[in-house]
Amino acid sequence: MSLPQHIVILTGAGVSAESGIDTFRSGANGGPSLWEQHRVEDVATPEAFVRDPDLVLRFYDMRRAAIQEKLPNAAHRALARLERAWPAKVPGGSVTLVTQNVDDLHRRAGSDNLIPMHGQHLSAWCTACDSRHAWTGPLIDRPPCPTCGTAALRPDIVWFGEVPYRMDDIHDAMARADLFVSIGTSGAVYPAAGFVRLAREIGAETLELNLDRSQGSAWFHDTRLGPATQIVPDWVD
Ligand code: BJW
Repeated sequence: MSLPQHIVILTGAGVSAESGIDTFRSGANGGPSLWEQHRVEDVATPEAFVRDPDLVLRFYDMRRAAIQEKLPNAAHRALARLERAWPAKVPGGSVTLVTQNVDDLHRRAGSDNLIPMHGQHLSAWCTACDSRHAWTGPLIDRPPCPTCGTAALRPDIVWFGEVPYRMDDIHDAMARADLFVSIGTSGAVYPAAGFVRLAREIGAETLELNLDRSQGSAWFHDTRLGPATQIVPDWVD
């Protein structure tokens, strides 16, 4: 079989689990998952932010601080390696990495063609002037927006009921893809959970790499099970 030219990879929390970051639904590293420790409706919706902004800001301040102590793992590094190597291996080839993760581990591992569709912990969004700012510290003290001075910064994270970022770029990449690979995601959250069906519709090959079968497993041509730090480098190299 000839090599695929355009590869689109979707990653989820499972790719960062072995870096010590909690997954949302299935407990990683023997501990409880994030949604077992916090009710989604209390912390990850726009309504929750209106109802109890302190609770929401504290939740994200804690996670923003925590991810800065984590390191990219072998799976993140393998995907960055693939992106660099692919155009040399397949002339005109490309690797687009769409991530649902809000940590910055893909970026720190060296992935450049990266679409963080659910936002980023290390960014703050001003709801008053619509500016975005690299942000590493807390938001609980309501710091002024560096652009307009209003105390209207919120986590730059896509909550339930909000539209994920860069959907046009994702659809453009999907339309060209001849291989779609899903890594470490439960397939429980849309629209990302629907990408495999989109890939099938346009005739791309589809591969799932995961610890366990996901909700959408039946849609994939092939599924390989195991921890991301093993199965991702095995697939890439
Ligand atoms: C390992 C591993 C190891 C573990 N190695 N693997 C009914 C039908 C359809 C849709 C809806 C519906 N009702 C509501 C909706 C919409 C809603 C939705 O999907 N809800 C579902 C619950 C049904 N979606 C939305 O609201 C989205 N917006 C939207 O739809 O807008 C409309 C629109 C879209 C497009 C165009 C126009 C309009 C927004 C969704 C935002 C999701 N936000 C979150 C929270 C971010 C904030 C935060 O971080 O606090 O994003 S939810 C959470 O889930 C987070 C994740 O990115 C996302 C996906 O989770 P993920 O990554 O899959 O993690 P887990 O924990 O679920 O799975 C981990 C996996 O890893 C497992 O499979 C393990 O096996 C595996 N694993 N260790 C390899 N070592």
